[in-house]
Amino acid sequence: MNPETGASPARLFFALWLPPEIAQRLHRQAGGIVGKSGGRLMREESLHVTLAFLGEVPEARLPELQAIAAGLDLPRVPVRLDRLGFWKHNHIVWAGCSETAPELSALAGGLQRALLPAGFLDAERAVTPHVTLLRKAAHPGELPALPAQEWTAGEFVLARSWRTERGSTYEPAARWPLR
Ligand code: 2AM
Repeated sequence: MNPETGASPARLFFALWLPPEIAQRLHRQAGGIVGKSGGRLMREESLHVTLAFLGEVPEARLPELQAIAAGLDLPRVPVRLDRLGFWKHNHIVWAGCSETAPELSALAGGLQRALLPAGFLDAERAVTPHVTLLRKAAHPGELPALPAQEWTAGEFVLARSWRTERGSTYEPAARWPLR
């Protein structure tokens, strides 16, 4: 329990954080959808693409986890978000890729394989790269077109997810460069 926020223990994940200007555009676009779908708008500064989800990790294992991340030599990746979608099963409105760049899948795979031997993950899982924009949304009907948002990710982030009474909040805890 975080004594300041009253949140339960942190869950960890690796992600690509969105460049601020792209986060701003996506957040604005999501703001235009929430009127139809309801739900909770994700904070602009928390928008990300998850690469590997670890769940709860004991505080004592953080140095080991950070050492693994620091020892990786992974290439920069192109990211192109060009469509909006809605998943019924988890009530999420998201921005994603019509075609996932092989480099992005390779980054998630490389990272996950590095985490397996130390038991931070139990299996490698294929990633469907997406940015969650709205949670607890109802079906929004036809979604607007998303003008392609492209950037080259030059770093990856270890982030914390805190569950609070107002939902989850996300914050980057450490960053490492992609070469
Ligand atoms: P989501 O946005 O699709 O819900 C922090 O919770 C991040 O980790 C979010 O991007 C979330 O994806 C992802 N996440 C949460 N639980 C997960 C799980 N069990 N498997 C994979 N990703 C998960």
